[in-house]
Amino acid sequence: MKEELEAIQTEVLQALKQINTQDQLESLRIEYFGRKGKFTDVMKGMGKLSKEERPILGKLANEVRSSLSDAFETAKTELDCKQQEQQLKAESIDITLPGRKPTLGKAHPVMQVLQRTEEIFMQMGFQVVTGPEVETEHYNFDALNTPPNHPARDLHDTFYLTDGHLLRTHTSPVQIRVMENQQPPVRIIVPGKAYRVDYDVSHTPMFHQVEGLLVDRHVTFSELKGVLVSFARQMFGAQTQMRFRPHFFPFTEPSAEVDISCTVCQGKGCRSCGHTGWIEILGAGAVDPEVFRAVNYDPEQVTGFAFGMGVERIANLQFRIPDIRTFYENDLRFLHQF
Ligand code: 2NL
Repeated sequence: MKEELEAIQTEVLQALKQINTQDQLESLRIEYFGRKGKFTDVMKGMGKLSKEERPILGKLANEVRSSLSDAFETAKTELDCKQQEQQLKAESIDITLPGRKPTLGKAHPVMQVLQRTEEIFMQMGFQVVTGPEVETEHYNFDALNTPPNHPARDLHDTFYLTDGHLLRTHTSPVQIRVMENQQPPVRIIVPGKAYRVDYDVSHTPMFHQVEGLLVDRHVTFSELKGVLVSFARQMFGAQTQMRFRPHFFPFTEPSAEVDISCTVCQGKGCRSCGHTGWIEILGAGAVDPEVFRAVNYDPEQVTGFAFGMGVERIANLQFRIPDIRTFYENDLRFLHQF
């Protein structure tokens, strides 16, 4: 019996070394210490021992049980540790991977130019005013001295809506509304959307305009020139040259188209400026007396100047984009470049 107990001790200690899972450990425990286990069997033979042998073997059996119980406990703890380690390894996150960068939104290139333009004119004392995009023929054409047969009124150029309404073809109607509601002096710029039936590399049916209007006593053409040169040098650089070419608009007299020295070649001549050294950026003029009469201003008392420019055109110059339609395709790969 002594040999049997010692054999069990060696066997179990040996077997414990091969154990890999809690289930195997429990099976081993049942194999030896379960109701029909090998250790339990040996203990059942205790009764047959002599009085002298019993305490000695009883003591040995207790020692074996206690030491094996400790061994089982140790094995269980080790398995627990191992299992936890494996779990941690499996669930671990690789924090060395670079994170996803949040992409920051920003103003659309057309809006960037519009905002910069507003800033420059506000600094010169102009107020920013906006108004409706759906207008009447009166505010869009009549009050601006545009005759009923003028080609701009043609169905092919203007988006007409129902009930005599239309989509404004320029932001000028806002200036008419301001003059109707306010006595001179007037010093405003009007940014906003305008609409024309037109679609090619340099035209989209919706586009942005900034118009300016200054009305007061004794306003002269030279002040128009001063304001526009100041704007151009802040917008395109201090070296920018400007020239006025005679032109015609129904709402100004005299009128001019205004060019700046080419921003690409500084006026030397290149492909961008068609080898002329000049690029047209806006139209301007002295407010026609007929426009003043339409808003009940006395043309004998006040004079003024006005100008208008296409924002996409300016953005084109600033960013050198060959086709302005790309501004409205909303391809983020394009828009993120500005
Ligand atoms: C252009 C030319 C221009 C105006 C707009 C204007 C407005 C009033 C009275 C007189 Cl209320 N004039 N606006 C004047 C001259 C030119 O725009 O080429 N724009 C893109």
